[in-house]
Amino acid sequence: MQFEKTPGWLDWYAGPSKPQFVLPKGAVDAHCHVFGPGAEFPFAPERKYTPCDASKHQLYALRDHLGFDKNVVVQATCHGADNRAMVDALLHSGGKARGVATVKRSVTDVELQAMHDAGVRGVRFNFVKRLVDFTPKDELLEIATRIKAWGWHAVIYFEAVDLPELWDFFTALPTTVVVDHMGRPNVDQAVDGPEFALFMKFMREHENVWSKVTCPERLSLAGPAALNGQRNAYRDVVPFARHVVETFPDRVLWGTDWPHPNLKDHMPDDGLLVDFIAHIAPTADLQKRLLVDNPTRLYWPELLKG
Ligand code: 0GY
Repeated sequence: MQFEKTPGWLDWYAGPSKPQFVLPKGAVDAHCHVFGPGAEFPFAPERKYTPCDASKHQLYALRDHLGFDKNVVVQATCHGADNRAMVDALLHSGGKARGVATVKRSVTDVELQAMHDAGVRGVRFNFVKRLVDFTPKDELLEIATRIKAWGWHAVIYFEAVDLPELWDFFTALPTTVVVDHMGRPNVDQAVDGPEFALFMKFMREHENVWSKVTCPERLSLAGPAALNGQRNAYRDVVPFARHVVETFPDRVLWGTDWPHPNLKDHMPDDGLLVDFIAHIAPTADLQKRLLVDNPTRLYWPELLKG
């Protein structure tokens, strides 16, 4: 099937620069996606955007170029609850990718087991209104309770303004809960202002809550411009991400978000994004926890045994 990309949608950045920051051995890109290819894995009828193709081969070439060891492939909303493209990517990764799926209440135990065998370790609940239609919370809670039996976790994606309304639901989830992109703070507000303080309280009071300190390119108002000729893009996001990393060093993850869905103004150079890490995790110890220890504990715990 041929798909026409949503107008204004930028393609992912071809020929990313080589990062100056050298990733530690075993580093995991813990938030990235595959799109199709549409001809092989059609996009979902209920999608809110139609992306360009971004295949598993292209994702794994980027992994090697940037210096990552492994990936966590997160189901993108353009594929709805049809997880075939993501699962296919896991099955062709040689054990170097795990996944996060989107499922409906109707998913069977046989389907969950097959996804587990392929490397799926979580489900994603999306509350960003421009991306998905509403799903009743009792359905999501039922799914969370079922996937707990497989040792999976829930990944939640929401906008900062919606956290107060979603608080009771999030805190009722019975699994580890991983927040996408720090709950999308407004970085023109103060790090210690009420909005981000609520997010920090959410993490502080709930030890099952983790955060991806990802997507500076989505959150930044300053943008990618460098200062003093340095590779220091997205500087206005640094205080937020660094605060989370330094406060909760054992509950943070990092990922590229390649191929960067829904960007219309600029498409980030993934090499520059990797250089952002050194600003938010300034010591070798923090970098190892963020990039190696934490994602390994969540996605490859068997590597830590024995
Ligand atoms: C992200 C961010 C976005 C999109 C999706 O699944 C998706 O479509 O997650 C977004 O548009 O903010 O994490 O990739």
